[in-house]
This record gives sequence, structure tokens and C-alpha cells, in this order.
Amino acid sequence: MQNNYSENSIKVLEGLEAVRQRPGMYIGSTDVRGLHHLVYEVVDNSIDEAMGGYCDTIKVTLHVDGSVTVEDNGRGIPVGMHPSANKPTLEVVMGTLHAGGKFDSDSYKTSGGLHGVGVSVVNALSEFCEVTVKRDGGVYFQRFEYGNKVTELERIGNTDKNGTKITFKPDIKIFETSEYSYDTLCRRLRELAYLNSGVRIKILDERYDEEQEYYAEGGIKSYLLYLNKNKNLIIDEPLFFEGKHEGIEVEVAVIYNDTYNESLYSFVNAIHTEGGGTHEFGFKAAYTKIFNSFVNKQGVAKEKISLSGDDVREGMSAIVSIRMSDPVFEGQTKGKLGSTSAKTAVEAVLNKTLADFFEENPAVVKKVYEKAVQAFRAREAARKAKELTRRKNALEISTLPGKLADCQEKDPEKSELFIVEGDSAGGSAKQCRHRQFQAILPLKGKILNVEKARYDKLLSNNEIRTIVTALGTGIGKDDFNIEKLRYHKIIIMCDADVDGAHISTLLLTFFFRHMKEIVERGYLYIASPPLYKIKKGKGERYIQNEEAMADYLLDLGLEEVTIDGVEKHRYKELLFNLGKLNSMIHKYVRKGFTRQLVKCMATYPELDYKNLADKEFVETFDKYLSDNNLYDGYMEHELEFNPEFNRYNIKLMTGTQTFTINTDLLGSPEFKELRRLGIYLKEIGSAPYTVRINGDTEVFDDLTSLLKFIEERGKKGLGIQRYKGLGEMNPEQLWETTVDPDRRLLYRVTIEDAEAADELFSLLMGDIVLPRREFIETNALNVRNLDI
Ligand code: 0RA
Repeated sequence: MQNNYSENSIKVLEGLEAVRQRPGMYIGSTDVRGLHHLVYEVVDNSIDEAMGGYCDTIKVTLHVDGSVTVEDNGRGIPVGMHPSANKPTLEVVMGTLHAGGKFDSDSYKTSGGLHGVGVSVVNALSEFCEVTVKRDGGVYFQRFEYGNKVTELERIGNTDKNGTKITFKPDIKIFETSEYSYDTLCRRLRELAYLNSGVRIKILDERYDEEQEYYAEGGIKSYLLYLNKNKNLIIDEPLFFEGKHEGIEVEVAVIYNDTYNESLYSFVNAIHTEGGGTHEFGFKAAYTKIFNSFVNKQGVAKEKISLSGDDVREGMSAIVSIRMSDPVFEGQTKGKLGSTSAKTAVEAVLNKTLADFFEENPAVVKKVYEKAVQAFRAREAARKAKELTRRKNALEISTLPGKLADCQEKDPEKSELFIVEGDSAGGSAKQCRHRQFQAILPLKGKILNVEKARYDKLLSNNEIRTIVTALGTGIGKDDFNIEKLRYHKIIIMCDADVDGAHISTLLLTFFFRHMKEIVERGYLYIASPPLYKIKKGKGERYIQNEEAMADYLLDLGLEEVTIDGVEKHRYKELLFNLGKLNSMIHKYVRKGFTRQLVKCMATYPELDYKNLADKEFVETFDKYLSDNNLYDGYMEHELEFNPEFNRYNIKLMTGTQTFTINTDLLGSPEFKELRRLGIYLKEIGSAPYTVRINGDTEVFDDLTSLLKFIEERGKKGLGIQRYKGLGEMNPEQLWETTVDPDRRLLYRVTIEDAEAADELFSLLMGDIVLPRREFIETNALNVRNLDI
């Protein structure tokens, strides 16, 4: 591509007032999605530079104050005077809508956001936005606040490099939330790296000290393998097709796994089209048609059956990615492509390539055919079974399941359904509910794991049938009808233990796979019964979880207390985290470490797994441990080199155990948390700790006794009851805490990202063991109520 940009080609359109007045018009929404959209908007500009061949590295940094930096090594936003606007072009780009420079040239804006609005929108919606450009031998800087410049564009230094660095802080007056999700950003950046092979994309989260780098050579083929990493594949390598038709570039990758689901991801100019659209239609139509005609003509088919698209796509995971200028989208935020030329283009490319591929790969065709025929038979069987039940139903006329205690209300918008774990909790719920608008459906034991069952089995499963009948929607592609849903609040109510978590997950999987629209519309909720009941004097209160409990006890325990050497406003946060630290230390002690050694590992400067590669660092650490008698309590300690990781370890032995300070240990999320908590240990300093209460003084020689003292103080005079399950609550208590709309706490289940949910469900429910273990470990810190 030629660099034929001229400052003239940027047109001046409109000021930014409009953006601040109606942000939703420009970025879709002002919720968490809109917040993330700001980052995507800037990154898309950098990706554009990369697609033009001007940039190969992009770095995103999340700062502790909520601001974000996006830096690239592209050409840099032009800093010269804009010919018609009479100000620097950078100011025009940052201050004017749609002043992208690439909107009106012959090259289409390849990554251009769904909204494709440009960095000026980011500027308008930010408390501040600072731009640093390296270009034409100089470093240039300008700062904006709420879209208005507060400094002139200034040359602040010299450089021989090129690039743009934009730091912005989203305006909290505009956005409902200001908390960026590292995981969400990672997912999008990873996606971008796969869709734009050869670009290195880094992300650094300074808040939690995490970083990632994405770089992919293999394009959507390797992306597809990545998405299927937790699945059993039934063909070795993705099918891959590419081509260009009337200016539209098409890439398609297809693979099959042994599940019964279909997952199709589609992209237009590297933007995920969640709602699908014409490019997906084109893919589906062409694939089914070409496959059918191939197997029938080539004698692969033993009998003449017409496989449907659903048959051919059972177990298929595919990516369709196209690049085109001026894509037309339908709908506001969901990204559904409307351009008919996209359908034609995908069909044309498949028509040219797919049959040839099948011809050259008979083994693949055979496997796909066998799977499709199985799917076809299962679907036939299911259809027949359903016809039978339909006929029966026609006689009995819409009988609701006997276990369901329905509500009187007929308007779905006002009706709620509780799906309750166990008959006894179900019984209590039936007694306490408001029968006008609350219905109760008790479930016995675990429901079928739908991840491992095909459609026909699903339909013959009793619990599932009960749920489907109670909901009233029917099930399956042809029958499911959301308009028939009888409740617009469906509330999953399970015990707060391992079994309850499992049942919830099974139910979520069911809804996600078979009634996704219910989740998408926000009708699905999870009830949150309290974990504690507390009696204090005559008063009573419920406490939701461990964290809230610790918080409550601290408040009471700290009343009238002064701790020497610590600012009063720091007490709570400090002690709360030290409490966590204490239980963390306890975990390590159970593994065989001494308390003093764990404390040292929590605070020793720069101790992390990477530094284990640095011999000098490890030796200094080792010496520090010796000099401070931290090896006391061990029979032996030993420095050793591990060639596999190219890192040094410290091996420790007690009388009975051997264990090592190594990469595994220091790289674990648990250790990261230990380091985070170590900061608080530094803050409070070392023992003794002096505490004053109304003139009395108490001195504590260690942390444990200080914490214990505050905790006991908090608990004094309280009656604490811990609920093990819903069954322990009588109907009245259940009503007060979990069922009464005025007092209960519900979590709405959302599909923030179908891919993430898909991945999560495959992990939790699939049968590949290794990654599942990993998931549980890395997230164990976040799982509160698992009382194992
Ligand atoms: C306007 C014109 C040109 C590049 C850019 C804007 C540009 C914007 C951003 C935003 C983040 N990174 C960016 N990099 C570049 C074309 C410049 C030329 O032709 O030299």
C-alpha cells in the first residue's frame, strides 16, 4: 500500500459536544461494554496502522488510577498544520468526529470498529486524554480534558522513531462503571492478534501486576485450534479456504470435535459479529450444499439421504472472517452483518475451493459424513419421539408438571420461577412464597449434563422435560419460542456448597446451550441465600458471605480501638487483608513451610519466578535467609539448578518432607495473592503491636494474637449461626433472606461473551481432565463458599 496520505484528506465535520450529550449513539452504551469500547476504538486505529504495514507492536497498559495507555509504533498521528482547519492535524483528529484520515481514501478501514467512530470519541468521553506522537524526528505532546485541549501541541523532544501513544481516563460522569476487566480485554486482544497475523499485542495490568503478549503466525487456523484446545478433535487439522470476490476478502477455517454443538464465529474487518448475518448465511448455505452434492455424487453416501445444515454442522467449530469496505450492520450493538454482497462473496469462495478440498481429502469427508449421518438419525428419532408426546399432549391439553407449584399470575413479566435444589428446600419455598406471582419447581438431585448428551437423550430426560414444560417455551431449533415463556424471572436456587455449585453449573449449561435467548434477554438469575445469621441483643441480621462476615466482625471489633503507628482510616483495610494473609500463611505452613519463611517470601523485594533465572538474585536471597535465621526449622537447605526451566531452586527438607522454592511455587496465583497481601504486612511493620482501648493498653507479640483479639472482640455477645444448606432454613427465614423481592439478593446471569462462557462450560463439563484442574486452581482464590 502506498503512503499517499495528505493532510487535506481529513475532513472537518462536527464538534464533540454531540458525543458527550448522546454517548450511546457513538459507542453503543455507557455500561461496561461502552467502557471497553473506548480501548477497542484506539486499538483499532493502531491495528489499521499495522494492516497498512506501518506498525508491528501495540501495547495496552491499565493503570491503577483507571486510565489506559495504548501505544503503537505506527506512523504517528500527523502533527503538521491542517490546511483548511487552520490548526495542527492532530488537533483535528482528536477534536472532530470521523476525522480518521483513512475514511475517504481508496484503502478501506480494515479493522474499523462496529461503530468506527475514531479516537475523537474517546477523547470526548475522557476526563483527560494525553497524546504523544513520535514523527518527523520529533516527540510531540498535547493534553485534552473532556475533549477540549488544555495545552497547545508542543514539540518536547527529538527521536528517530515513529508512533502514537494515547493515555485516557474514561469520564466517570458518563460511564456507569470505571473498572476495566483484564480478562475481557485479553480476549479481544488475543482475537485481534489471531485475526491480524504478525502483529505483536501486549497488555500490562498495573493494578494486579499481570501481563500477556499475543502474537500469532497462523491466522484464523491457529485461532480455531486455540478455541478448541479443551476439546477432542476428530480431524487433525483445520480445513482452510481463502479467496477474494468482488473486492471482499474471505477466509474460512473449519474443524470438528466430538461434541454435539456447533460454534461458528464470524468477523467483519476483525470485528466479531455476534449476531452473525449475511456472511454466516453464505457459509452455511454453501457448505451444506457442496457437502451434500459431493457425498451423493462421489458415492460416499451409502443411501440417498439429504443431510440438513444442522446435521453437517454437528460438532463443527468454524471461523468465517471477511474484510470489506463499508459493511452495513443491522441492529444496534449486536453486530449482525446486513450486506448481501458478503453472502455472495463467501459462497463464491467456497464454490471455488470446497469441492476440490473434499476430493483431495477423502478421509476427512468420511469422518464428517459418519458424524453427520449419526446426527441425522438422532434428529429423526427425536422428531418421532416428539410427535408421539405431542399427540399425547393434545389429549391431555397442556398439563403442567405435578411437581410445579405454579403462581396465579398469567403475565410472564410479573411472574417468577424458582428452580430449587432438593425436595426439602422446595417444600419450604412452596410454603413461604407469594403464590400470586412466585412459582416453585423442586429438582431432585443432579440434572443431566447436557454437554455430554445429544439432543434425543436430552428430550427423554425427566428433569429436563419438567423444566421445559414448566417454562412453556418448547425446546430445539424449530420449537423453542421465547414468546411462550411463562416467567421472565427464572431463579436458580441451590445450596452454597460443592454440590449446589455443581447443580447450578449444570443448569447454566442447559440454559446456555439450549435456551440461550433466555440468558441473552437477562431472564436468568441465581439466588444468593445468606451464609450466616447473627443475633445481637434483640436484633437479628443475615450475612451473605465470608467476606461480608469478616467485614462486619471487623467493624465491631475495631470500635473504640487505637493501634499505635497506624492511621485510623487504614485500620479496616489493613486488618481485613492481614486476616486474609494469616489464612494464606496457614496454608503454606500446612505444606511444610515455617511461618517466618512465608512472611519473608511475602515481602522480600522482587521475589518472583522470573528472578529465579538470575543466579545472583537467588544467591542473595539464600544468604538473606541464612543471615536472618529463616532456615531454622529445616534439617537441610540446598541451592540447585534446574536445567529444564533454566532456573535456580531452593530445596528445603524437614524431618519428613522435601519441598522446593521453585518456578511452580512462585508462579502460582496463590503466591501472587501472597505477594499482594505482603504489602500490608510491610505497612503494619513488625511486632510488638500496641493497642489502646479507652485508656487500657494491650501489647501483642505477633500478628495472629492481634487479629484474634480484634476478632474475639467483634464476636462478643453475638449468636452466630452458619447455614450449611437451604434445608436448614425454615420457610419464614427462607422468605426473609432469599425469596422476598424486597430483601433478597439476586445475581443476573449474563453472557458477556459467548466465547468465554463456551470455554468455561467446556472446561467445567467436558472430559479433558488437565485444563479443568488448572481452571479450578487458578480460580480457587475466587471461590468463596466451597467448604471442602
Ligand atoms: C490520521 C492519519 C494517519 C494516521 C493516524 C491518524 C493514526 C491514528 C492513530 C491512533 C492511534 N494510533 C494511530 N496511528 C495513526 C495517517 C498518517 C500518515 O499518512 O502519515
